[in-house]
Amino acid sequence: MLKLKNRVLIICFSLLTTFSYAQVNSIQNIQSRKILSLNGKWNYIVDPYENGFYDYRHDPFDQSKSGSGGFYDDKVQKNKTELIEYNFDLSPQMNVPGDWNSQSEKLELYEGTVWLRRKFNAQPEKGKKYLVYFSAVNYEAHVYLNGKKLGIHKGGFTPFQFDVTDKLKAGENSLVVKADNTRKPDEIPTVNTDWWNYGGITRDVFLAELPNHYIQDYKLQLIKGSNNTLKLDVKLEDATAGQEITLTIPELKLEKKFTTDSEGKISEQFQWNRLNFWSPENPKLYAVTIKSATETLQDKIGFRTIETKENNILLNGKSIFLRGISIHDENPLLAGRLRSEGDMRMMLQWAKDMNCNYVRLAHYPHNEEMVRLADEMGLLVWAEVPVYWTISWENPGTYANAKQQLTDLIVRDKNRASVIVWSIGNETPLSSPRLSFMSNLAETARGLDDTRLVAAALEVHREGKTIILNDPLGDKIDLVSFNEYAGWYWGGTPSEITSYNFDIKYNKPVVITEFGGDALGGFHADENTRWSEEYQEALYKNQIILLSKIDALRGMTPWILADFRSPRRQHPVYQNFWNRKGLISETGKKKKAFFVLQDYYKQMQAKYK
Ligand code: GCB
Repeated sequence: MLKLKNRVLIICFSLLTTFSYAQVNSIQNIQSRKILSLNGKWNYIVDPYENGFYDYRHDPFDQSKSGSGGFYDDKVQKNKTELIEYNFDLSPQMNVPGDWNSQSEKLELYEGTVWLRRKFNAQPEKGKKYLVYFSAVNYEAHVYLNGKKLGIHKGGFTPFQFDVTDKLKAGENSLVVKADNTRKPDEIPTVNTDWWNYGGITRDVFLAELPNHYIQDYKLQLIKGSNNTLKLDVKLEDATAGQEITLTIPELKLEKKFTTDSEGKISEQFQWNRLNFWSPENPKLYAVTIKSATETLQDKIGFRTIETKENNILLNGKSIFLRGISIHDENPLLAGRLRSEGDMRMMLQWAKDMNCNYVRLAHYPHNEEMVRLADEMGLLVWAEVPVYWTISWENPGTYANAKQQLTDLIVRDKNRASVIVWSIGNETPLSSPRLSFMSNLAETARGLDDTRLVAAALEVHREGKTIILNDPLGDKIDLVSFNEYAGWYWGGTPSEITSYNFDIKYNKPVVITEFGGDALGGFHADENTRWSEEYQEALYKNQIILLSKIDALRGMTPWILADFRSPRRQHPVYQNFWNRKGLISETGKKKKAFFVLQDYYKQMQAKYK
C-alpha cells in the first residue's frame, strides 16, 4: 500500500516538474529581436554513461527533491577536501554552432550524451522578459540555467525557447545543455537513416530580451487563390487586447493600423494591387516593419502565388519547371553540419551554378538562415520533416512528435516566399497505419498554411518494364513526387534504363524527388563501371531520357548536390562512410554528371521562359 502511495507521489512529482518547465511558444524572427549571441566556445564533457544525469541507482538527479547533483550544477571545488568528479572549466571546448563529430576525432562516431556549458554575463532589467533560444540541438536537449532546469526538447532540426526571466542573474550565468543524439526506434527520425547523426548544438543560440506584450508570431502573405489580397496575422505573447499594431512597407507606401482582439490577435485581409512578385528571376523582397507600442520588428518578405492546375505548377500564374537539386545540411569540405552563412551560400551558389531555380532541403528542416538565403538568392524551396523510412506509425507519441516538428517548421518559415512545398516525409512504406499517420500530417500542414503545396517523396514499384506509382497517399497531396533509382539499385546499366515506362495513377504535376548513383570524384573508367564519374554521367543522361517520357514532368531534385557522410556507406575504397551520389565531390570538385544536369536545366529554362 505504502509502495503504491509512494509511486503515486513520485508520478505526481515528475508530472509537476515536467509541466512547470517554461518552454514558450515559438517566437517569430529571432534575428530582429534584441539578442545576445551565445555562440562561441562552449566547454564540454563527454558522458557515455550519463553520469552527470543519473545517480548510482540510475535515478535522475534533476528529479530528486533538491533537483541538484548533476553536471548542470556546474560546480567547482571550493576547498581541497571537496570531491567533485567533473569540471567544465578544465574540460575542452568546442564551437557552437557546430556538431561534435566534426570537431573532435574522438567524437566522430560518438552517439550519446555530451554536456555543453557556456558562461555569459547579463544585466536583466525589470519589466523585461528573457528567453533562451536554440535554433537546433540534435536530438534531445535538457537545458539548465544556473543549475535550474528550463526544460527538455526533442527533435534535432527545429528551434525552441525557454522563458528564463525568473532565473537569469545580474552578472555571470551558467547555461548547461545535455545533448543526447542516441537513435531510438520511436523517434523522428527513427534508428535507420542514410545520413550522419551529427550531435550537439548545431545552430545558433541566443538570449533574447523582450518587452511586455511582445509580438510572439506574425504572418504576412498573399491569401490562397489571390494575387492582390494580403493577410496579416499577429499574435501577442500575453494575449493583450486593444494593442495597436502598425504594418509598414515603405517601398509600397503601405501603412496600416490594426488593433488586437480579446485574444491579443490580429487577423486582417486587405487588397494591394501594386505588388512586384517574387520569383527566382526576380527575388523581390520588401522591407516590412511590424510595430507595437513596445517593439519594432523588421523583416524582408516576398509575395508570390503558387498553385497546381492539372499537370502544371503555376508560379504567379505562369507554368514553371522546377530545376532542382536535393541538398543535405552538411558541408562536404568540413564533413560536418553547415555552420555559417558562408557555408550556406556556398551550397546554394553551387545549385545556382547548375542553373537551378529550386532546391529540396532534405530530409529535415534546414537552418532558418538557409531559407532566408534562398529567398534572397531566388531559389524555390521544398522543405521537409524527418519522417523517413520505417517509423513507429502506430505510436501516438511518435505521431505527436512528427506533428510538432512539422508545426515548428511551418511556424518558422511561413513568411518565406521561397518555400513552395511542405514535405511530410520520405520513402515511407505502404500500410494502413502509415496512410492515416501521413494523411493526418498532410491535413496538419494544410491547416497551418493553405497557401503552399503539400507533398511527400513517395516510392514506386515495378512490374516488368513498367514503373508504377500507386500510393494512396497520392490522393492527399498536391504533387506526384517519388524517388526512382533506375540504373543504380535496379534496372541494369545506365544505357538499359531507357526501356522502362511509367504508369502514374494521378493527374497532377510530377516532380521527381530523387534519382542518382554513386561516383567517386576523380575515378574514371567506362560508363558501365560502377563508382566511376562516367557511370554517373551516363546514368544522368539516360535518366533524363527516361523521365522525359512523363508528360506531366514539371521538375526534379536529383540526389544529390554534394557527397555526404553516411554510416551506411562502407565500401573501403569507393565510399569510406561517404554517400557518393553527389554531383560535387567532398573536395568541392564538380563531377561529370554535374554538367549533364546543368545543360539539361539550361534547355528547360529556355523551354519554360
Ligand atoms: C534514398 C533516400 C536518401 C538516400 C538515397 C541513397 O532513397 O531518400 O536519403 O541517401 O536514397 O543514396 O540511397
